[in-house]
Amino acid sequence: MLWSYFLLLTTLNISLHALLYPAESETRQVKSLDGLWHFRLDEQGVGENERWFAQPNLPEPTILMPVPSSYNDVTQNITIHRHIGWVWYAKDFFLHNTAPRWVLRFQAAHYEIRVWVNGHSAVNHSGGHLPFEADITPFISTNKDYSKVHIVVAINNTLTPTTLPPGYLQIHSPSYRELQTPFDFFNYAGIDRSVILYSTSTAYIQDITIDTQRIDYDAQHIATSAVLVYTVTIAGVNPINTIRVLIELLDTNGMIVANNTDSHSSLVVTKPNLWEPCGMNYTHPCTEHSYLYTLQVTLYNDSPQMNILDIYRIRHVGIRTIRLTDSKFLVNERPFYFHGANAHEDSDIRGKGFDHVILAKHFNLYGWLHGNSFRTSHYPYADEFYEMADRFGIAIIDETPAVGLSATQFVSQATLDHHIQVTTEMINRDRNHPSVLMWSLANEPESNVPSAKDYFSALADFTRSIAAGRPITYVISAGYNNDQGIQFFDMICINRYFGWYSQPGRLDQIPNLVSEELTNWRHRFPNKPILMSEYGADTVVGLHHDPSFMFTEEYQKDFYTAYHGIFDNFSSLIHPDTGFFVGELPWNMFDFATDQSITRVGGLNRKGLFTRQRQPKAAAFVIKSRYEHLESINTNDLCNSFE
Ligand code: GCB
Repeated sequence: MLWSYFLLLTTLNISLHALLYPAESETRQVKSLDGLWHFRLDEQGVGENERWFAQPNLPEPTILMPVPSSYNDVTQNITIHRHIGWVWYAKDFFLHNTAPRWVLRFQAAHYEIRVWVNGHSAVNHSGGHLPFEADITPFISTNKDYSKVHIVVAINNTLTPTTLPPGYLQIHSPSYRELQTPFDFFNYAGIDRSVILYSTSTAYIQDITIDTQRIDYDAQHIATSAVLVYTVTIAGVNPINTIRVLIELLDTNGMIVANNTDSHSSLVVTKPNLWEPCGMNYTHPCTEHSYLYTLQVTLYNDSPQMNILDIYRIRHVGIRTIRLTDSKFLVNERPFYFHGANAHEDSDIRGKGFDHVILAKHFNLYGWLHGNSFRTSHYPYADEFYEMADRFGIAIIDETPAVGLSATQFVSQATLDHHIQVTTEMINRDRNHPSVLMWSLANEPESNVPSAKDYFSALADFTRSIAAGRPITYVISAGYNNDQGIQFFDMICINRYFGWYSQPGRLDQIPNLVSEELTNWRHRFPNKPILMSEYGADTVVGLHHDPSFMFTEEYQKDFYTAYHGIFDNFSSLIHPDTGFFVGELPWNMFDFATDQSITRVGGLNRKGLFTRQRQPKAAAFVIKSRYEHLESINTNDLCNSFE
């Protein structure tokens, strides 16, 4: 069956608007609702029938639960850790009636969510990892200077064959229920990102998109001018011609470098400062900042007074282009090489809970490692990661939560619908971040089955129409000769574990196998660059053995070294004329939590270069010195245009 994605779009009622990050301005207030919320399990799933949302307090027993955080590891209670089903959160606060419109925003919660405000249903959402919000103005009283607000949230972490990621509930007995998850990380749940209340005026800026359309260079490859195209969407006003809009691009000194008064048009910047990815010899180290402009959008009343109605600023506008040739990944028309590491949103106690300490450490460690990129394996991360990546010039491959797809999902219209929905939400949220260089639509689907062909063809067709100038890919575990879907995508990203899951203990086998693998893929797809999107070995910190044995720190070092020589043979940097290999991302930057199993000692995947507490293993130093070396490769002679 050939899917018709146009039909899907119309029937699905997909929101094509981004949810602008809640930012304070002269016209917008932001209030954090993070902190301790009341929390309880609903093991029998009776809360909705018993109308817990309409009661002044959740029925006891409740405990206090931090938001943001996954709830699983905060207590000593194993029942909470492994709970499957509904949990409830509640919080009360006062809101001063200082604005005409208030929006309640969840940066993410996992997985199925219902929200009530003062007893009214405010919003339902399916899917973790992406924001959702509700205008709660109708539910708060406006006849006083303040309102008392009672928020109740019910969340169910049960994954099903049509959720993303999918999951399979097994009921072995009334006391033994198990959620089987076809992916290798713990299914943390709860309100794991911030909850924010923000205000807008009645007429407000609903959405902004901005993209670099072109950059012109002089003979020395210095940018002489750039054209940015933008769209501003306005809501809450009728008729629209009573409103004026001013768009201004500001440099880092706050000087206006371009402006316009159309809501959909372009800005021309002369002598632009480009956003550059870090860690290339022609750019900057990953500890220093890349150049970011601020886009300031002001909404006026079309009256002689020109009253300001709304102001919104995007502070992370980067001027840069992306283009793929058949063998190179070009950023600003220069070859970019991904040398970073994959990660997870995962840390002790918090699980997948967002935390500024973990965020700052994440980027400090990429800076230390000279790591210039990461993939948001296997779901979109919190917005703050993208803002930091923009700042440091760290490249992101932004991934949907479609991990663990099998033949069952490829024949499910519900899965495809949700996959399209989640891809749209991710692109709408992240498209204005210059650090996002590519969209990854799935991790290791069972793409060797025949039904994968139509599924990925439809998904690629749809995504291309909204890709905002980025190439698209998915990450492959299938073989070069049987993958059915990547033909519709732009880049080959392969995960390979020679010397670990295959040929365990045989480091000597790695070079030939990697070489054969890259050659075979190239032979089948001579027009698509190739990236090693995962390779790695579990390593118990402090375990040693000479000669190197699996699980020791020595083995992890030798494992990586065995791959590197072959990468260099095919590198598009080292061999600008013949190379087609554009990057390497070890699995993983940090040890991370998984389900308990006989292959995961202490419930951790231990393939981190760093422990879960962010301390380096021996291999981290090997990778660091390799990346320092890659960073020093002189690419200046490569800056001419590539066909
Ligand atoms: C993979 C998966 C990743 C796993 C990793 C492993 O191929 O993409 O999610 O964690 O292997 O360590 O098994």
